Amino acid sequence: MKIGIIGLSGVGKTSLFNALTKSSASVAGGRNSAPNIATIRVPDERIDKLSDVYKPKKTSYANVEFVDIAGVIPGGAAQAAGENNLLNNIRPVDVICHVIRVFDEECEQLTDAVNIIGDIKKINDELLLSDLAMIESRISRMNLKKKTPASEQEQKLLEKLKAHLEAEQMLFTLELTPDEETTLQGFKFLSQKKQIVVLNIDEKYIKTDINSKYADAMAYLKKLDTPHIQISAKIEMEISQLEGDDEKLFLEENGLAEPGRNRLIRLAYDVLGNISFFTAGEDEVKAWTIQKNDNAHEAAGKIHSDIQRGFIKAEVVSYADFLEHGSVEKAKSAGKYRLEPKHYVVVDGDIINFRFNV
Ligand SMILES: Nc1nc2c(ncn2[C@@H]2O[C@H](COP(=O)(O)OP(=O)(O)OP(=O)(O)O)[C@@H](O)[C@H]2O)c(=O)[nH]1
Ligand SMILES: [Mg+2]
Repeated sequence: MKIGIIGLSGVGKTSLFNALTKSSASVAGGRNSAPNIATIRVPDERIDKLSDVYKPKKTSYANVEFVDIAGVIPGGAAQAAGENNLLNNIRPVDVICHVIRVFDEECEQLTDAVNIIGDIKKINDELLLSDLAMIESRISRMNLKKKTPASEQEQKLLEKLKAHLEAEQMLFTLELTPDEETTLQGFKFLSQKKQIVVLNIDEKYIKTDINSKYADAMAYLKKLDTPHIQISAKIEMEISQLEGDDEKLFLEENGLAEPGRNRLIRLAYDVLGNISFFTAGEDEVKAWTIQKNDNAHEAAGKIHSDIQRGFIKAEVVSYADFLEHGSVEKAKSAGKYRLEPKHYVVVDGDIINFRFNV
């Protein structure tokens, strides 16, 4: 999974990036700096537990890559110049994490009052304009070429998207058929990506739910169907420097149940409809990421095309049964396993052994 961090200048994107990835990228900023990129493993106590029991040679967590780009400068003109390149850095991501400044401190470029709705609109406008520019250039190139039934169909679809964007609607709000989705896959439109809004709050609100303070903004986000979380990037940076008991103590002192990293990653999984299943053995304990509603056959394909092709049955033990009985073997002895066919819909946390024959 890839998460792109975007936002206006000086809102705390790099601070958040550092906190999430335990990195130490410069928070001095700089307009033309290359994006910060780092991969971390997805914290999952289920994998920890499985690993404790199996003591495998290798433990493989799911990974998430974070990409932090320089601040987006509002305005179509900047967009047409170098700014387009900036946004291209987040074209490959699965989900956009949009950081909003909700701390009052004056930053170098930001002296305005907190304006959650205004900031969201500014960034979304840039995403929208970038997509519009891409569509317009594609259509004008298509107009120079000989038409085919396929190209005509694509053009019709692009015109539909264009109208949507011109009505100032993000593409993620447009219902598409699976065929249309396939046609558009290569474009990687920015306004089509799912978003999470990170409210980068002032440290003093760390123990306060700010929803009622910013009720208008919350209503606006709800209308956009965009989930949000509140995080203090500054506090999270401090947390990320700590380990083990020190971390635990600091979290407790600040009334936090866990680092913001965990909450953000969980939300990203949720927004993307991602779930995990596990394979466990003496060689390796591993987390696999699939989509909610994927079946056992599709899950097998994640591991290897041979396992998918030669699929016989999926031996499934639920994570709860594994926990209750202390090991997969004991759960099996207690009859807590199922032999599931191809069309079985995998449940988050399933521990699966695929029986296959090639
Ligand atoms: N008080 C407070 N200050 C913060 C917080 N997050 C970031 N800052 C400060 O805001 C300034 C900018 O932080 P960065 O993390 O570099 O922001 P950015 O969004 O990456 O900035 P650009 O990359 O230049 O757009 C720094 O001086 C930070 O110390 C926060 O949660 N609370
Ligand atoms: Mg930065």
